[in-house]
Amino acid sequence: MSEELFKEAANAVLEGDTARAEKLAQKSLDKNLDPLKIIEKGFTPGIAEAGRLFDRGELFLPQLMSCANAMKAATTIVNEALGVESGAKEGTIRVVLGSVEGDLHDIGKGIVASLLEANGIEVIDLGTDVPVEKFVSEAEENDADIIGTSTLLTTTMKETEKLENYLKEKGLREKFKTIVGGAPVTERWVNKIGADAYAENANEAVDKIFELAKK
Ligand code: B1M
Repeated sequence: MSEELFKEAANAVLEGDTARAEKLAQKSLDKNLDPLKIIEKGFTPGIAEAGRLFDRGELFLPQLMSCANAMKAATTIVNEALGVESGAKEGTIRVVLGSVEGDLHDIGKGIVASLLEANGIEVIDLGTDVPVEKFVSEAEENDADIIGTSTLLTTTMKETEKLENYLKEKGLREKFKTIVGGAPVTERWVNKIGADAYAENANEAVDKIFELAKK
């Protein structure tokens, strides 16, 4: 039954049908399905397929944007459900999070933010297209423990390396832990630039952040 719902959710995103995607998001929540599973098994395969078709020139940018809008609308509903039990308490881990400069992708980052909050981690979400200087000034102003960067483009990945260098230059490398994620990022890249952690998905981001906070 839920498999059918996941398939319908993927199709709604692939067809860029926002109203249907929203309805299916609500329907799956009403059925008490795990909110993260709805995203991972339902909507994400739909947007991934849209990305593949776009890559092959079988889908054009306006259509990809419709798919993204449907995905965003559906994940907004599910993210709210994820965050229901949140409520970061005084003394909890504080993370400054954003998509790096030049990168406007924010769906995955939004999921990461919601899941962190659902786990009692305080998130200061700086949005998209965030310069390294802003990541650092916000981390300092908010007395954050961790800086989390999301990057979806191979061309913007280098911003994560720029952040490491900027932190060293300012003598702040030991003050903040760093975590990097996003589709083109790998463990190897993260080791190469000297960041503290890599997370492949939102669940892993939660685990890695708890580990980093212990160090
Ligand atoms: Co764009 N885009 N896009 N796009 N887009 C990709 C990334 C691309 C792979 C598509 C393709 O060609 N196959 C390609 C990049 C190629 C490359 O660099 N190698 C691409 C391109 C080329 C572009 C444009 C340049 C297109 C153009 O204008 N010609 C342009 C760039 C705009 C910019 O950023 N400057 C562009 C624009 C767009 C839209 C606006 C249409 C839309 C974004 C809407 C939005 O985000 N508000 C869009 C979309 C939707 C995609 C794809 C199809 C899907 C991205 C997504 O939302 N995935 C994407 C193809 C793909 O990834 N398969 C593609 C679902 C989401 C749940 O997954 O974001 O990976 P993801 O997040 C995951 C993990 O990565 C991880 O956890 C999340 C949840 O599990 N994670 C973290 C993410 N951040 C993390 C941070 C962490 C930890 C984990 O710690 C801090």
